[in-house]
Amino acid sequence: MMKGLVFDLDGVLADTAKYHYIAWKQLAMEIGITIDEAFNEQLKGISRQESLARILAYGGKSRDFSEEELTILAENKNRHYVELLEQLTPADALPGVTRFLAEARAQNIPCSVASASKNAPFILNKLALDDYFVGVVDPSALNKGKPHPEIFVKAAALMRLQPNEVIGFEDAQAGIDGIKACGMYAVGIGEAGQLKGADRLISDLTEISIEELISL
Ligand code: B16
Ligand code: MG
Repeated sequence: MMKGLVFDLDGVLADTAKYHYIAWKQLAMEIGITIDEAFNEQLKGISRQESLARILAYGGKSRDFSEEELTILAENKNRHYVELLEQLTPADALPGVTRFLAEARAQNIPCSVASASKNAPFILNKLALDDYFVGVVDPSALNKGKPHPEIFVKAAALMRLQPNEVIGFEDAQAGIDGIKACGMYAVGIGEAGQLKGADRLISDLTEISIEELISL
Protein backbone atom coordinates (compact mmCIF):
# COMPACT_ATOMS: atom_id res chain seq x y z
CA MET A 1 0.00 0.00 0.00
CA MET A 2 1.21 3.49 -0.86
CA LYS A 3 2.21 5.48 2.23
CA GLY A 4 4.24 8.37 0.80
CA LEU A 5 5.17 10.32 -2.30
CA VAL A 6 8.56 11.39 -3.66
CA PHE A 7 8.84 14.19 -6.20
CA ASP A 8 11.53 15.24 -8.57
CA LEU A 9 11.51 19.05 -8.88
CA ASP A 10 12.65 20.27 -12.29
CA GLY A 11 10.01 19.14 -14.81
CA VAL A 12 7.64 17.70 -12.19
CA LEU A 13 6.88 20.52 -9.73
CA ALA A 14 8.17 23.44 -11.84
CA ASP A 15 9.26 24.12 -15.40
CA THR A 16 12.76 25.21 -14.44
CA ALA A 17 14.29 23.18 -17.33
CA LYS A 18 13.84 26.20 -19.61
CA TYR A 19 16.01 28.33 -17.28
CA HIS A 20 18.68 25.62 -17.03
CA TYR A 21 18.70 25.56 -20.84
CA ILE A 22 19.05 29.35 -21.19
CA ALA A 23 21.93 29.42 -18.69
CA TRP A 24 23.76 26.40 -20.20
CA LYS A 25 23.30 27.68 -23.77
CA GLN A 26 24.83 31.02 -22.80
CA LEU A 27 27.75 29.40 -20.99
CA ALA A 28 28.36 26.94 -23.85
CA MET A 29 28.33 29.82 -26.36
CA GLU A 30 30.98 31.67 -24.34
CA ILE A 31 33.34 28.70 -24.76
CA GLY A 32 32.50 28.10 -28.43
CA ILE A 33 29.96 25.27 -28.12
CA THR A 34 26.44 25.40 -29.55
CA ILE A 35 23.77 23.28 -27.87
CA ASP A 36 20.13 22.89 -28.87
CA GLU A 37 16.96 21.77 -27.11
CA ALA A 38 17.33 18.16 -28.27
CA PHE A 39 20.78 17.98 -26.63
CA ASN A 40 19.39 19.68 -23.51
CA GLU A 41 17.11 16.66 -22.94
CA GLN A 42 20.23 14.70 -21.92
CA LEU A 43 20.90 17.16 -19.10
CA LYS A 44 17.60 16.58 -17.31
CA GLY A 45 18.04 15.07 -13.86
CA ILE A 46 21.85 15.17 -14.25
CA SER A 47 24.01 17.10 -11.74
CA ARG A 48 25.57 20.46 -12.57
CA GLN A 49 29.15 19.13 -12.92
CA GLU A 50 28.02 16.12 -14.96
CA SER A 51 25.94 18.42 -17.21
CA LEU A 52 29.04 20.55 -17.84
CA ALA A 53 31.07 17.42 -18.60
CA ARG A 54 28.46 16.31 -21.15
CA ILE A 55 28.45 19.74 -22.83
CA LEU A 56 32.25 19.74 -23.10
CA ALA A 57 32.25 16.19 -24.51
CA TYR A 58 29.57 17.22 -27.04
CA GLY A 59 31.74 20.18 -28.12
CA GLY A 60 34.96 18.10 -28.22
CA LYS A 61 36.48 20.16 -25.39
CA SER A 62 36.62 17.63 -22.56
CA ARG A 63 40.37 18.16 -22.06
CA ASP A 64 40.49 21.92 -22.49
CA PHE A 65 39.85 23.01 -18.89
CA SER A 66 41.53 22.49 -15.51
CA GLU A 67 39.52 21.40 -12.44
CA GLU A 68 39.59 25.02 -11.23
CA GLU A 69 38.28 26.31 -14.54
CA LEU A 70 35.52 23.71 -14.53
CA THR A 71 34.44 24.89 -11.09
CA ILE A 72 34.36 28.51 -12.30
CA LEU A 73 32.36 27.58 -15.41
CA ALA A 74 29.79 25.70 -13.29
CA GLU A 75 29.58 28.64 -10.85
CA ASN A 76 29.03 31.07 -13.72
CA LYS A 77 26.23 28.95 -15.12
CA ASN A 78 24.63 28.71 -11.68
CA ARG A 79 24.85 32.46 -11.08
CA HIS A 80 22.97 33.10 -14.33
CA TYR A 81 20.44 30.34 -13.52
CA VAL A 82 19.76 31.75 -10.04
CA GLU A 83 19.25 35.23 -11.54
CA LEU A 84 16.63 33.71 -13.87
CA LEU A 85 14.97 31.92 -10.92
CA GLU A 86 14.38 35.27 -9.20
CA GLN A 87 11.36 35.78 -11.46
CA LEU A 88 9.61 32.58 -10.22
CA THR A 89 6.30 33.02 -8.40
CA PRO A 90 3.76 30.48 -7.03
CA ALA A 91 2.02 30.69 -10.44
CA ASP A 92 5.04 28.88 -11.93
CA ALA A 93 4.22 25.59 -10.21
CA LEU A 94 3.30 23.14 -13.01
CA PRO A 95 -0.42 22.36 -13.63
CA GLY A 96 -2.10 20.36 -10.88
CA VAL A 97 0.89 20.51 -8.51
CA THR A 98 -0.56 22.65 -5.73
CA ARG A 99 -3.93 20.87 -5.76
CA PHE A 100 -2.26 17.44 -5.71
CA LEU A 101 0.06 18.33 -2.80
CA ALA A 102 -2.84 19.84 -0.86
CA GLU A 103 -4.84 16.64 -1.45
CA ALA A 104 -1.92 14.55 -0.16
CA ARG A 105 -1.67 16.71 2.96
CA ALA A 106 -5.43 16.45 3.56
CA GLN A 107 -5.09 12.63 3.44
CA ASN A 108 -2.00 12.67 5.74
CA ILE A 109 0.23 11.27 2.99
CA PRO A 110 3.80 12.60 3.53
CA CYS A 111 5.79 13.99 0.59
CA SER A 112 9.53 14.51 0.07
CA VAL A 113 11.73 15.89 -2.70
CA ALA A 114 14.42 13.98 -4.62
CA SER A 115 15.98 16.58 -6.90
CA ALA A 116 19.53 16.71 -8.25
CA SER A 117 19.32 20.50 -7.87
CA LYS A 118 21.23 22.25 -5.11
CA ASN A 119 18.79 25.11 -5.69
CA ALA A 120 15.74 23.01 -4.75
CA PRO A 121 15.05 24.67 -1.34
CA PHE A 122 15.26 28.14 -2.95
CA ILE A 123 12.91 27.13 -5.80
CA LEU A 124 10.37 25.49 -3.45
CA ASN A 125 10.37 28.68 -1.40
CA LYS A 126 9.76 30.86 -4.48
CA LEU A 127 6.87 28.57 -5.48
CA ALA A 128 5.46 28.66 -1.91
CA LEU A 129 5.53 24.83 -1.88
CA ASP A 130 8.06 24.20 0.91
CA ASP A 131 5.43 23.59 3.60
CA TYR A 132 4.08 20.56 1.74
CA PHE A 133 7.27 18.51 2.19
CA VAL A 134 8.62 16.71 5.24
CA GLY A 135 12.10 16.96 3.72
CA VAL A 136 14.34 17.62 0.72
CA VAL A 137 17.30 15.30 0.05
CA ASP A 138 20.59 17.20 -0.01
CA PRO A 139 22.14 16.23 -3.36
CA SER A 140 25.62 17.28 -2.24
CA ALA A 141 25.54 14.47 0.38
CA LEU A 142 24.99 11.74 -2.25
CA ASN A 143 27.63 9.22 -3.25
CA LYS A 144 25.98 8.73 -6.63
CA GLY A 145 23.46 10.81 -8.58
CA LYS A 146 20.53 9.61 -10.71
CA PRO A 147 20.17 7.02 -12.28
CA HIS A 148 21.57 5.51 -9.06
CA PRO A 149 18.63 4.93 -6.64
CA GLU A 150 20.39 6.48 -3.60
CA ILE A 151 18.50 9.79 -3.76
CA PHE A 152 15.12 8.00 -3.85
CA VAL A 153 16.01 5.65 -0.97
CA LYS A 154 17.00 8.73 1.08
CA ALA A 155 13.81 10.55 0.10
CA ALA A 156 11.77 7.56 1.38
CA ALA A 157 13.85 7.47 4.59
CA LEU A 158 13.04 11.16 5.24
CA MET A 159 9.42 9.96 5.57
CA ARG A 160 10.54 6.87 7.58
CA LEU A 161 9.29 4.63 4.79
CA GLN A 162 10.71 1.82 2.69
CA PRO A 163 11.01 2.49 -1.07
CA ASN A 164 8.32 -0.10 -1.88
CA GLU A 165 5.83 1.92 0.20
CA VAL A 166 6.43 5.03 -1.90
CA ILE A 167 5.40 6.35 -5.32
CA GLY A 168 7.99 8.40 -7.22
CA PHE A 169 7.28 11.13 -9.79
CA GLU A 170 9.90 11.89 -12.44
CA ASP A 171 10.26 13.57 -15.83
CA ALA A 172 13.74 12.23 -16.73
CA GLN A 173 14.80 8.74 -17.82
CA ALA A 174 17.66 8.83 -15.29
CA GLY A 175 15.06 9.43 -12.56
CA ILE A 176 12.67 6.68 -13.67
CA ASP A 177 15.62 4.27 -13.75
CA GLY A 178 16.58 5.27 -10.18
CA ILE A 179 13.01 4.92 -8.92
CA LYS A 180 12.60 1.46 -10.44
CA ALA A 181 16.03 0.32 -9.22
CA CYS A 182 14.89 0.66 -5.59
CA GLY A 183 11.49 -0.94 -6.11
CA MET A 184 9.28 2.14 -6.04
CA TYR A 185 6.23 2.55 -8.25
CA ALA A 186 7.17 5.11 -10.93
CA VAL A 187 4.88 7.78 -12.36
CA GLY A 188 6.49 9.39 -15.41
CA ILE A 189 5.64 12.94 -16.40
CA GLY A 190 6.12 13.12 -20.15
CA GLU A 191 4.82 12.22 -23.58
CA ALA A 192 3.81 8.78 -24.86
CA GLY A 193 6.84 6.79 -25.96
CA GLN A 194 9.16 8.56 -23.49
CA LEU A 195 10.33 7.33 -20.08
CA LYS A 196 10.88 3.63 -20.53
CA GLY A 197 10.00 1.53 -17.49
CA ALA A 198 7.50 3.96 -15.93
CA ASP A 199 4.53 2.14 -14.37
CA ARG A 200 2.24 4.96 -15.39
CA LEU A 201 2.73 7.90 -17.76
CA ILE A 202 0.87 11.21 -17.40
CA SER A 203 1.42 14.65 -18.96
CA ASP A 204 0.97 16.50 -15.69
CA LEU A 205 -0.49 16.12 -12.19
CA THR A 206 -3.98 17.24 -13.28
CA GLU A 207 -4.37 13.69 -14.66
CA ILE A 208 -4.05 11.87 -11.36
CA SER A 209 -5.63 11.90 -7.89
CA ILE A 210 -4.46 10.80 -4.46
CA GLU A 211 -7.50 8.48 -4.17
CA GLU A 212 -6.46 6.36 -7.15
CA LEU A 213 -2.89 6.04 -5.85
CA ILE A 214 -3.73 5.18 -2.24
CA SER A 215 -4.84 1.64 -3.14
CA LEU A 216 -1.65 0.83 -5.09
P1 B16 B 1 21.50 22.67 -9.97
P2 B16 B 1 15.80 17.58 -11.01
C1 B16 B 1 18.02 18.69 -11.99
O1 B16 B 1 16.81 18.82 -11.29
C2 B16 B 1 17.87 19.24 -13.39
O2 B16 B 1 16.95 18.44 -14.14
C3 B16 B 1 19.21 19.24 -14.09
O3 B16 B 1 19.06 19.80 -15.38
C4 B16 B 1 20.20 20.05 -13.25
O4 B16 B 1 21.49 20.04 -13.84
C5 B16 B 1 20.27 19.46 -11.85
O5 B16 B 1 18.99 19.47 -11.26
C6 B16 B 1 21.23 20.23 -10.94
O6 B16 B 1 20.69 21.49 -10.72
O7 B16 B 1 22.53 23.17 -10.94
O8 B16 B 1 20.42 23.69 -9.67
O9 B16 B 1 22.13 22.10 -8.73
O10 B16 B 1 15.16 17.26 -12.32
O11 B16 B 1 16.62 16.44 -10.43
O12 B16 B 1 14.85 18.21 -10.03
MG1 MG C 1 13.44 16.50 -13.44
